[in-house]
Amino acid sequence: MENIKKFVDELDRDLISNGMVFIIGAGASVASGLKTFRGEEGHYKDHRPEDLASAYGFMRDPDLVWEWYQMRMRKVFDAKPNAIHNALVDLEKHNLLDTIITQNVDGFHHRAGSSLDKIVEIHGTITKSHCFDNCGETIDYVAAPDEVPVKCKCGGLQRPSVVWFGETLNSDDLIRSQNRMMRDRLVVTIGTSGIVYPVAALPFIAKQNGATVIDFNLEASSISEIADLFVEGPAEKTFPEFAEYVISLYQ
Ligand code: BJW
Ligand code: ZN
Repeated sequence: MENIKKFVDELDRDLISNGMVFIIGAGASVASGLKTFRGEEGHYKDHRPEDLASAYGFMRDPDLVWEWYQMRMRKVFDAKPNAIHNALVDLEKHNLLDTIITQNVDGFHHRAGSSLDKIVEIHGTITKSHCFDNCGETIDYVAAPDEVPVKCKCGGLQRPSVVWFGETLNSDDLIRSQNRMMRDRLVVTIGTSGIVYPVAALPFIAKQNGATVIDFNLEASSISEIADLFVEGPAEKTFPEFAEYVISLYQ
């Protein structure tokens, strides 16, 4: 904690009062009981990512893909946001947060109390599905569907409203995110491996544009290599301490 305090003490005050920008990954939801994608216990341990998370994989085996999402939806609806989500809510309350760019599809930021206009769900959400054949039919979930694959009214299939490999991200979301990677910003990454593009490029764009980057992660990654500060360890412990200290200085 001492190195974090020293780093924050030496920061240009505008960087924090302008509102920090957060880039969130699966590691931020581990303390809620959700799995990451990569790593020994990750979702992609038993299946190739493109078999579970691509339109091609869905067409080949919609049962497999929907069973994976059904299992994850059950976990998400049973679980709760954790100390990281709550600390982000506190930062917003103190006007110290500009945007949360989350790759997570669990909806925890909103459930914790972050304002919708602060959250960019850049890989979509697991709490909605839409027609795979684009008939326009959508479904909102408050619990996991009992039967999968979920059928669409048009006779086709619904698909989870997430961004799969090979699919483009919402361009407004991406432009908004890229526009935040500027020299007047403190960009904070939490629990992301920095492997999946285009989000993985954001910290590098930030650095190129002169922003300051802090990375919170259990282990080193390509992001920690370029970060101005790397906070190694469980972010559910380190990040709330950081947030509390920043709030104590800037309230
Ligand atoms: C903790 C912790 C604790 C644990 N505390 N930390 C070659 C080069 C460059 C790009 C490409 C390429 N080939 C293909 C591409 C493009 C592709 C891509 O990036 N592939 C790479 C894998 C190489 N990207 C795409 O296809 C994207 N679309 C796109 O680029 O469109 C343009 C295009 C179109 C057509 C052709 C080509 C380009 C779309 C990407 C969509 C990603 N979708 C997924 C799944 C769907 C959502 C869902 O079901 O949830 O999104 S993949 C999966 O990875 C998921 C995540 O959001 C995403 C990022 O993962 P994340 O969050 O970083 O998790 P992990 O598991 O990787 O890491 C967890 C981290 O937490 C670790 O570092 C741990 O140490 C840490 N941790 N516990 C702190 N307690
Ligand atoms: Zn349909």
